[in-house]
Amino acid sequence: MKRSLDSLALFGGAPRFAEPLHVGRPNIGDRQALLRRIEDMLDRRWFTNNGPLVQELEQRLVELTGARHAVAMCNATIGLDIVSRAIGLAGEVILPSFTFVATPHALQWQGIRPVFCDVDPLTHNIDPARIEELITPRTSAILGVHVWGTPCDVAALSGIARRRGLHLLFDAAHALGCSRGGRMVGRFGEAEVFSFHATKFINSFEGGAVTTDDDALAKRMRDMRNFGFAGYDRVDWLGINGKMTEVAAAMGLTCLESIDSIVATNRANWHAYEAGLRDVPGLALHAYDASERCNWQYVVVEVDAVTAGLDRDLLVEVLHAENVLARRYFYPGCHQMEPYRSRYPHAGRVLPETERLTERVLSLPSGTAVTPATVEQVCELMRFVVGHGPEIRARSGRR
Ligand code: T4K
Repeated sequence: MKRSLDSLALFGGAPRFAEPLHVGRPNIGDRQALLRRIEDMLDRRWFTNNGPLVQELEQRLVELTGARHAVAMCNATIGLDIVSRAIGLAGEVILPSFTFVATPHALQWQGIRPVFCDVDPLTHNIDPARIEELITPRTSAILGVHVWGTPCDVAALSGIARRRGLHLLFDAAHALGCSRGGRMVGRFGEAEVFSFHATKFINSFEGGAVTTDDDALAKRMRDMRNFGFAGYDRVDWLGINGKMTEVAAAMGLTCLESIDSIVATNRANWHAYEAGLRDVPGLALHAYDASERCNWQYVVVEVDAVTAGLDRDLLVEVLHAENVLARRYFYPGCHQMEPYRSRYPHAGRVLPETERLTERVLSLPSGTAVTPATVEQVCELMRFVVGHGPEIRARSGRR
């Protein structure tokens, strides 16, 4: 179909997609299986407090990750909070700024200072070469984030942590079902924290889990997620309500049963994007290592404004007008958000790669709500937009 600039919704045309295409549309799995589990749960009248569905989900996570323990939580943010307290983190923790703001918030919430480290421009993960210069006598841990499900350089991080006597944990919110060196995420560092938020690859509406091989740590986290109760009337720790509900576990189990087909859909969508955007100047799709296990959940594009003829923000604006609701994850970087922006105004000085990335990346719709045919249409639209970048920039009044 021949298109003119006037066919773009930004300049008066009808949106290319009648319905909004969201990033993060939930995967559901077998609806009937979910409803059966909920019926059973209602019959049992056991809704929360370590119910049978939560225990079954924990067992499935142990099988999937290979970790000795999986402790289900109401969400990953509380999981990060609880594991940090259970390990006894204090002072400062080194982590990337290129992550969702939940990662530093879980630390700052308990008075631990997040010290932001720059990332590797290829993997988008914390750069081990930049960590040592940030270590001070107050540093208690390194918190890596497996961004987009690509595992961090765990060997390098483990080496630094061991040498410098630091704890090491991972925010694995994106990385369920992913491996590095053939080893599944879930057993790296002292503990790893998964998210099952609605937008995640496997969801439990809201939910999360912490995996660990450490028996004592697992026990402490189980108590802490239940107000610190270690028996009927005995409270051993400062605790909080971090429990996962049975209905959440029902959804988590149902999604997990469909894990292979969800991965297959994500992989097909990712390859459709790859084929559709391969030759588009200035757009580079973030790649995964196909020799590892991978959930292919995130479709992340880096925009080189000079080559593409328009920058990431204008591209996102055009896509939104067309009902493709691309997201600027992770813009503007946690160090540019409050309270970090005010507390640590100079943090950006040591984060050049982070600042570069936050201006260039966007996430595109994928998951089971999107088909490869739709992906092809999105790519066709992006090809058209990039092909007319300078004209679009001029018509939109951008310099
Ligand atoms: N660590 C990392 C690295 C993370 O990425 C996250 C969460 C966490 C820790 C914390 O995990 P949790 O405590 O949440 O378990 C979304 C998610 O809310 C957040 O969980 C996720 N990362 C982050 C990357 O994305 P927002 O603020 O962008 O969410 P929202 O409501 O704008 O939704 C995103 C998109 O999903 C929209 O385009 C609409 C679509 N959507 C959303 C929901 C909730 C649906 O289509 N259906 C839905 O039910 O943060």
